[in-house]
Amino acid sequence: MNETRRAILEAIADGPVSGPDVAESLGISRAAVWKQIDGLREAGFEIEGGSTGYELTGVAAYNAPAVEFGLEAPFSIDYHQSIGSTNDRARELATDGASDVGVLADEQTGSRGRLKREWTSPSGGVWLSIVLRPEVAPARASLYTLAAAVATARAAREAGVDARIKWPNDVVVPVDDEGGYRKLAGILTEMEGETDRIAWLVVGIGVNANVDAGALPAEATSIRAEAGDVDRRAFVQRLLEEFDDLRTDLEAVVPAWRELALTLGQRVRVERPTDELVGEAVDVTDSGALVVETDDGRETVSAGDCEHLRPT
Ligand code: BT5
Repeated sequence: MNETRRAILEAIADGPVSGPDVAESLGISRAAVWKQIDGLREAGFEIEGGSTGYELTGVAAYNAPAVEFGLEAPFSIDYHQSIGSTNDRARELATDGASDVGVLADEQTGSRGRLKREWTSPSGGVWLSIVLRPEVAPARASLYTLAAAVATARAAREAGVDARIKWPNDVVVPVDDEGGYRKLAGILTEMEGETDRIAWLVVGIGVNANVDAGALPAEATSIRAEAGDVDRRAFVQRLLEEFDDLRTDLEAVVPAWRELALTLGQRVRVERPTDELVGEAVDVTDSGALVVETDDGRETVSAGDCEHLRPT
């Protein structure tokens, strides 16, 4: 959003201010104020223009200016009504040198999960890919995935959903006391770098927000199905703010993750590229690896697919 528009919104956010007063405080003409107010209304900002002046009464829109306005985290937004994959777009921006951008779409037509699995992204969801250039070693990259899971779960909990985390990257809603769940959100992190330094990181977050469960794969759920529709603009802002807090305090990530984990204490089967493990998930390490107590002792798994098993 351009600086003039942002300044106008800030001026009229807390009550009516007359057009001439806005013009004077910003050092622009009254005609310029009218023009900018028109543009803001077109972008979905609800601005009343009574006898006492202009007042911002609501933000119904879900687009780049709407998400950027009032966002208390240093991300700019690259919004698309429909796109193939926000992760692909984010990768392009990352390759061009971008940082701290959130690519956001209402709908994706070619989105993917891990290992090139399909990801369903109908209109109404929150499909977001964050471009970062953190100055850390690649070994710490998984902390950003865990941070995204915590941020997503926290935002979903604020929206009234009993969101928990399944190792390593799923935000789920429990359906019983035995580790059963439905998947609410998934995370796909991609990166480029050298052994000792990340060049860029793209953290792709897919949340089934205002989507009918019938439009999703079986065993998935949505915020709509759990708690009713959410204001997506406010939801994305909360998610980005929580994520920003965690990425600037990486030590806080694993403790926060543990608090929300559904996997700890569960009997699990973890599929690794070459074998599988069965046992009880007892902890996560400081780098986010899962510690499983098997019949043959403790094993630590840094990547894989994890299934919760019914207690024996
Ligand atoms: C994931 O993969 O969970 C990561 C999903 C990441 C999606 C985001 S959306 C924004 C960004 N842009 C992209 O193109 N991707 C990212 P994984 O753990 O591999 O889980 C994939 C599996 O989840 C699929 O095989 C399905 O079984 C299931 N699935 C597909 N779509 C789903 C949905 N919308 N909700 C819940 N489960 C789904």
